Amino acid sequence: MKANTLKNIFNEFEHKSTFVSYSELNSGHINDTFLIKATGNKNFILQRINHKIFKDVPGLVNNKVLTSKHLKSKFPNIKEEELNQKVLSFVKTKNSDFYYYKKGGNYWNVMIFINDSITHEIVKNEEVAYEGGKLLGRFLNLTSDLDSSALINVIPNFHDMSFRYAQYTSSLQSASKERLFKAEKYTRLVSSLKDEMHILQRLKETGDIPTRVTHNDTKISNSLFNKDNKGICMIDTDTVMPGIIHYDFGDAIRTICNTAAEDEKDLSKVEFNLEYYKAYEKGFLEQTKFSLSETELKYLPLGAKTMIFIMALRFLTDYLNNDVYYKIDYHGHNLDRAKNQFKLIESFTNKIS
Ligand code: GN1
Ligand code: MG
Repeated sequence: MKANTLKNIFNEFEHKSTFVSYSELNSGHINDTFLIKATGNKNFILQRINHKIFKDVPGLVNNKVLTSKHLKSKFPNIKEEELNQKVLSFVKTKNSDFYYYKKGGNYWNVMIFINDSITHEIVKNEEVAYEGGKLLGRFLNLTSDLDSSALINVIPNFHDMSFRYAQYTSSLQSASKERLFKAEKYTRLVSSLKDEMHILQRLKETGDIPTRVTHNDTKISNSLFNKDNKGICMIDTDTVMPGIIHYDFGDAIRTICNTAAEDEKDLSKVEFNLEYYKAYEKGFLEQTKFSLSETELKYLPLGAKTMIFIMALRFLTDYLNNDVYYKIDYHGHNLDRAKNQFKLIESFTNKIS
């Protein structure tokens, strides 16, 4: 991407700052994300939203803006500028009331960068796990009075096991012999876990577990910390939509308790860290224990296992589909991600049963 192109797009937004330089942030699998340095020591995040995956970008941006406004309304006594460093804030375009700019079929949005903040790809101490649990708990608590029907389903059936399973079975039909052969061990594992992995789906369908506003991409790298490792806020609200809290809890656990990155190839490095689980759960429950039902609380561990399985299944499905969804760095990347997640399920099952 040329600096001039990014500068021109950035200048479509109402920020009163002058573009100085940019760098690309590479941790996401879907969107293109750039850190923009501007004059006056101001930083912004400029993001191109992948409209092949997110079919209704205006609806998605509306979800994000609505969620941020709701979160901000919880801090009536804090000045806007200070609040912009505590809650994700979106910038309007200069020439419209929209928070996205569309050019050549691409959609862009701008957020105010939260200064002196850090993210963790891998967790290295219990404090980060604990603070991460508090952050998600607080996010779910503060949005519990936001009517989830005000939000669109950004990706219909996103964490829906029946849908993910159907996608998987159809990928089995169309996959090449070579890929099916390489994935065989894992397709057998899927069959053995199938029934247990549909329990939450049933409870969601019967209404025993309620639908609330959920984040839906709670991997630990989507939590922002300050330099002392205290939690600031959850970021990447692209997938905020109605859902069940178990998958939010589970997706965080999936990444926090993995002793390696989600695409680590050396599976001996992939273990489930029970201490981090306990620390995360402690922080999470401190914030949510009074707002969640007994049934919701009872099924948190199964939420973790099911979410790891959903990701294993999605990576495996994409591998069988010749890598059409996730960005990959090399041939077999998606299969390595799937293997990694299956190893994590094995370790989880040995430690929590
Ligand atoms: C994708 O692009 P990113 O990293 O925010 C995916 C999540 C997965 C994650 C796996 C819309 O998120 O569901 O958990 O990769 N987002 C979408 O790292 O599919
Ligand atoms: Mg995301």
